[in-house]
Amino acid sequence: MSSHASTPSHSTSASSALAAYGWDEDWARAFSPYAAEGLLPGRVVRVDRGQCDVATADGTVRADTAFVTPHDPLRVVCTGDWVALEPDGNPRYVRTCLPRRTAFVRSTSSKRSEGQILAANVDHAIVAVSLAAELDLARIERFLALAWESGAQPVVVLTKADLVPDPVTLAYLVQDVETTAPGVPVLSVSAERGEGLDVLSAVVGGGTAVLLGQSGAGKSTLANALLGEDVMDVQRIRDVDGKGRHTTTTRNLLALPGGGVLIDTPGLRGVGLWDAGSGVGQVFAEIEELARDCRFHDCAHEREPGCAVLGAVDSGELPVRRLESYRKLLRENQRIVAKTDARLRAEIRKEWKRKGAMGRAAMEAKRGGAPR
Ligand SMILES: Nc1nc2c(ncn2[C@@H]2O[C@H](COP(=O)(O)OP(=O)(O)OP(=O)(O)O)[C@@H](O)[C@H]2O)c(=O)[nH]1
Ligand SMILES: [Mg+2]
Ligand SMILES: [Zn+2]
Repeated sequence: MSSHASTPSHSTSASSALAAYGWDEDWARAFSPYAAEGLLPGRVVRVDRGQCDVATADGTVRADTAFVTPHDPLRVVCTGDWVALEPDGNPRYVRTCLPRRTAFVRSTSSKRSEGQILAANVDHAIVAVSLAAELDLARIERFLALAWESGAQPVVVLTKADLVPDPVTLAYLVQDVETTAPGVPVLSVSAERGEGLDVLSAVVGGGTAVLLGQSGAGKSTLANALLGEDVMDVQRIRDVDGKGRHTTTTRNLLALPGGGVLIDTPGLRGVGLWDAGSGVGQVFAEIEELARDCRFHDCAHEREPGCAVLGAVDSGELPVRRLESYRKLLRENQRIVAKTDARLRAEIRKEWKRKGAMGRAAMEAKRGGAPR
C-alpha cells in the first residue's frame, strides 16, 4: 500500500464527516482563509447556556465549546451556524462564524424589542401545525411571514392527520391552508400511522430544514420519525393539545440517515415579526397582485375609489379575514421597524457622544501633556 493512499488528505476527511451536516464546496470556499490559519470547520448542532456543541470533520461532536457573545444579538452563534474552531483551545472556543446564507429571526417579547435568531443556514422552514386543534390561519400567516423573510422556502406540515379520520374533511383543511399560503407546499402527515412521511422526507432530504411551531405540534415526534429512532424526547401523554409544557428546550440539529439535516426547536407560543416587510408581502402575494390594479398606486385599500382589493372582497374572491390579517401584520411590522430605528438612532447618538468625549479627552491630554 502506498503511503499516499494510507494518509487521507485533510480536506477529504473534512468533506466526508461534515457532508452529512451539509458541508459543500461553497462552505469550503468560505472557510478556506481559516483553513489556512489552521482552524477547524464545524457546524453548531446545539446551543445551551452560552456554550455550543459543534460537529467536526473527524466525526466527533465537541461539546461545551465557548463563544464570545457579541453586542448585536443577531450575531450570536446559533444552531445551524458554520464556525471556525481553535484546534486546541483550552477551553475550546469558536473563533468566528461564517456568513449566514439564511437566518430565521423573530422579535423578542422584551421591551427592548431585539431580534432573536432561531436558526441559521436553513433551506426549508417547516411550520408544524397540529390538526388536533382548530386551525388558526392568522397564526400560520405570521409564521410564514418570518419564514419567507428568513430566505428559506416555507412548508406547512399539518400534523396528527390520524385525528381527522374523514378524508374529505382533511382535504378541506389542507385546501384552507393552501389558499392562506400562496407558493407554499402544504402537507398532511401522521407520525402515528407513518402517513405522509415519505413526502416530508423528500422535502427535508435536500439541505437543512428547521421545524417550527407551537409546543405540542408534534415537531419532535416528526424528527424521530424522520431519524428512524427516538432521539428527541416526546411527552407520551398530554391532556390539552398545544398547551402542554415545553418538552424540547434547546434547538437541536440532527443529520438524517437518508440525507438532509433537520433542526428541531422548542415550541413557540407566538412569533413576533422582525423587519419582515417583504415576508408579509409574500404571504399575501395575491393581495399585492390585486393592488397593482388599484386606481391609486399608494392605495391603502381602506375606502379609496377604484380599489381592486376591496373589489375582490366584495366579489367574494378575497376573504375579508385575509385582508384584515394582512393589515394587522403590516401594522405590526411597521411598529417594530420604527421602534428598532428609534433604538438604533439612540445608540448611534450615544456612540457619537462617547466618541466626542473621547476626542475631547484626547485633545486635552495632548494640550496638557505636550511639553512646551
Ligand atoms: N395522534 C397523534 N398524536 C401525535 C402525533 N404526533 C405527535 N403526537 C403527540 O403529540 C404530543 C406532542 O408531541 P411532540 O412531538 O413532543 O411535540 P413538540 O412539537 O415537539 O412539542 P415541544 O417540544 O413542546 O415544542 C405527544 O404526546 C405526541 O405523542 C400524531 O401523528 N398523531
Ligand atoms: Mg419537541
Ligand atoms: Zn386598493
